Amino acid sequence: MRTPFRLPPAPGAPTQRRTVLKGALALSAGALIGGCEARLSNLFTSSDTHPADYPTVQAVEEMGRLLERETGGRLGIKVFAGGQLGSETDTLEITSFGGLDLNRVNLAPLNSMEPATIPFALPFVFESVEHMRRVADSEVGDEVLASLEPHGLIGLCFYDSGARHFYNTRGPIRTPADMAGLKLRVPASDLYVAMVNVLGANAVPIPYGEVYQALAQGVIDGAENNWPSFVSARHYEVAGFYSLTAHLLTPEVLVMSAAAWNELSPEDRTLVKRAARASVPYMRRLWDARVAEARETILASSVKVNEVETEPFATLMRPVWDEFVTTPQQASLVERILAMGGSA
Ligand code: GTR
Repeated sequence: MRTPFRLPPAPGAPTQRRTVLKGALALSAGALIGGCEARLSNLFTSSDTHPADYPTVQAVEEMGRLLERETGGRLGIKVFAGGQLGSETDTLEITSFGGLDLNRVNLAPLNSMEPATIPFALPFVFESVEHMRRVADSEVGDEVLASLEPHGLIGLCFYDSGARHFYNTRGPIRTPADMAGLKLRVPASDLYVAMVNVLGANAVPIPYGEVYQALAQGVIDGAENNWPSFVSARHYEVAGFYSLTAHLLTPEVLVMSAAAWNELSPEDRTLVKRAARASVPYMRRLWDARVAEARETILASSVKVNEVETEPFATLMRPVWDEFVTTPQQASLVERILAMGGSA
């Protein structure tokens, strides 16, 4: 039984705005939140695989504060951090059928669902963080966000994810030859599998939350991720070599379930969209500080960090573009991304 909503709905809003944590999630989340259910009824639920202090979680919290302020507490967000509601693939599915309101994920689990997300996830497609931000903030970013709607997801905004680099337990990766035969974890995405296999390694798709154990037990030799994740997930404690390949600069994405969105009044939709967009510059400030901090942590640790000449990696990975860019929309997105590079 749901406790009635704490505050009356806004003028024009549906009387029963929404039911939180439906179906499969209701049980576990109910247990987690205990007596706070009445309050949660006013809050959008949101999932994140990262711990509570991570910039993506903090950004969604900021969005929640903005919403609360704008609506006098009528709308807000409760973030379930640390992957407590499940892997990104599983929680995305739950979000798309309306069991969760918001989800902050990597683009990887959306790659197999929506072809328009592929261009942002191609190796070496962005030249720099600035290039990625310029594209994410443009009509190209808007087009990719809009492409999620047929999948029951409303794309709200992109967040930073920095550059992904390879790390492993065996030795430094200086050239693609150093990757031969390494078992490397990748997120659940055919594109990632292809990218790693084309370099001569063996891609092993496993959920993020299982990587630490897999590394510690020697089930895999390594993985790839940005500085902040390498530190916060403690993978650097078990993988002693971090090689700066910067093969991906893909942004993260925040999505809302279309079911929750459809229950909002037009005014509330505008508020939600605006609060999400307003959390982006906040996130970028936190992100830049977090990258610097994580980098210092690694450099002060026993991990051996090495620079990499990226050209041979980019050349070997290039055929993956042709394999995964197959529709006119994807080709047009790639073209526009590239046109926004350099000093454009
Ligand atoms: C992180 C990203 C997460 C998750 C993770 C992974 O950089 O922020 O959303 O996708 O990588 O490798 O699974």
